[in-house]
Amino acid sequence: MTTPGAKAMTGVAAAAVAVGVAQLVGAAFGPQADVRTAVGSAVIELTPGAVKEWAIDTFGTADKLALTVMVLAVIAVIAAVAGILESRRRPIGSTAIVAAGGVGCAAVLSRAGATLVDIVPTLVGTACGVAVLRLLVSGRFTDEGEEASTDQGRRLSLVTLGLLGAGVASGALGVVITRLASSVSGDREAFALPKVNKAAAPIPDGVQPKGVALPSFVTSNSDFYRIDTALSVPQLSRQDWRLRIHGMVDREVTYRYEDLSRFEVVEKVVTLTCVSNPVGGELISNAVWTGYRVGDLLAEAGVQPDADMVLSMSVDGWSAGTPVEALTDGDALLAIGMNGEPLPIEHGYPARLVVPGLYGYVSATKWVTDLELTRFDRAEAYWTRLGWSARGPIKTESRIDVPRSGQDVPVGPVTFGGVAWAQDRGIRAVEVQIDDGDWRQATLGDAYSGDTWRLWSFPWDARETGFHTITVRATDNDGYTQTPDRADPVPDGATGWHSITFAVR
Ligand SMILES: Nc1nc2c(c(=O)[nH]1)N[C@H]1C(S)=C(S)[C@@H](COP(=O)(O)O)O[C@H]1N2
Ligand SMILES: [Mo]
Repeated sequence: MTTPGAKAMTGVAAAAVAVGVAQLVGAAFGPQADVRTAVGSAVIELTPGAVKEWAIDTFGTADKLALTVMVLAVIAVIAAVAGILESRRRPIGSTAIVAAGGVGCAAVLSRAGATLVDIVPTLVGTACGVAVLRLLVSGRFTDEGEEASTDQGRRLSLVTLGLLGAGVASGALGVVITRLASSVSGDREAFALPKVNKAAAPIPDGVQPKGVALPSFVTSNSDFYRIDTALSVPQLSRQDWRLRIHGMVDREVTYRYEDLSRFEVVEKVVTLTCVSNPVGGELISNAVWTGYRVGDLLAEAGVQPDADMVLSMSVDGWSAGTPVEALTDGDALLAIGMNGEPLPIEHGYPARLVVPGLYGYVSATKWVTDLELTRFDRAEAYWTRLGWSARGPIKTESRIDVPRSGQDVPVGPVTFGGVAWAQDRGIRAVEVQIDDGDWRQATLGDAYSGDTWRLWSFPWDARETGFHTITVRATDNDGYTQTPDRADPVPDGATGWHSITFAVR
């Protein structure tokens, strides 16, 4: 046990045992004791907003996987160094593991609803990690730890590898058990949506332009974009769900799931959009939502007149700040269903907010459990603390879906198309420009409502071979026409014309 490589391996083995045991023991304590998720969430929490944006941009929906890989890589490197530095006299490596365990405990305790009991798995894991490291450097396998024979050296590395494998295996087992034990997919499958009292207006066929492969007017649940900071999807059963309404109200109210049955069940078609959506981006989708009017729920609590913000909170501590009037105007939903099914777990099961006209970061709280009536000059929500605007009305925008950038278009007649949106004003017109030509009116699909996107198509005769550009701009029902001024998503949403280059061949 002399080479630095072998020493590094002892450190990695010790860390694997520490993390693996913490994960396995954690399975008995439930998801709130999961140190891996806690550290990952703390990293997300502490990462500067710009870096988060970059991560969402670079890794997209794989951003969480990328984070997990990064955290594990950092742990492995620290562990390797700790292994090299550990000696029988100077337990620097053990100290490092204890320090890492301390960081893990702090991360667990920083999570919403954590208690002291939740750090037990981390403490047990840390103790096991230290024990393994001390054991491996103690020389018990190497005859006083000095000149090891080849045979003893081999035995040691086998022990090291065995412990490493055991650590990884127990970690994996812990993750699987935690998932299975906490999953609410059974709870969701057992749930039948209540009968709708006030159905959404039927969706006319004409919303979908013909002869061009555009996104479906209603996005399927599996195609719906997903954005959130949750490293592991919160698992909240209907039984455990509560919605507390407090703060600047006449009387505090806490609803249980079954209490909702006394409210009218309404259905609305609403297009959600993410403020991080770049010009031409995919972070927009449209669904039929089933739920209760937030206004009805708030009315029972009695909103005080000087409250101007509702700070909504999710079970995992994320928050959004929404103007009170956006929630009381009758269009905002506490949604429990999406496209006729209970909300998918990753879209907020068992209940979330859906508010027409506002970007998701200031309104669309998933796994929502708490509404606090407060004021914009008193409270700040998650993304606002990170430098995003406190108010987030959706900007008028349009996107080209056909052709795709770089696509070859055969000579002859062709139909282009895309989507345009300006929730909750609605789209009045879409215009298209080919190369430097005149702006020409696109054909609009039927308007459904101001709260939904509008699909458009544009028939064109491709004659001249070579490269061309297509540019789109929309006009909303307030008469505002998109300008070419480019704005980044930060701090309150991207603007600018979407333009694409294609080739006619
Ligand atoms: N609990 C929770 N709710 C959240 C978020 C989050 O990070 N956590 N992200 C919000 C953002 S930024 C958007 S754009 C929408 C996206 O909703 P979706 O994932 O169902 O499309 O959820 C909102 N609700
Ligand atoms: Mo978002």
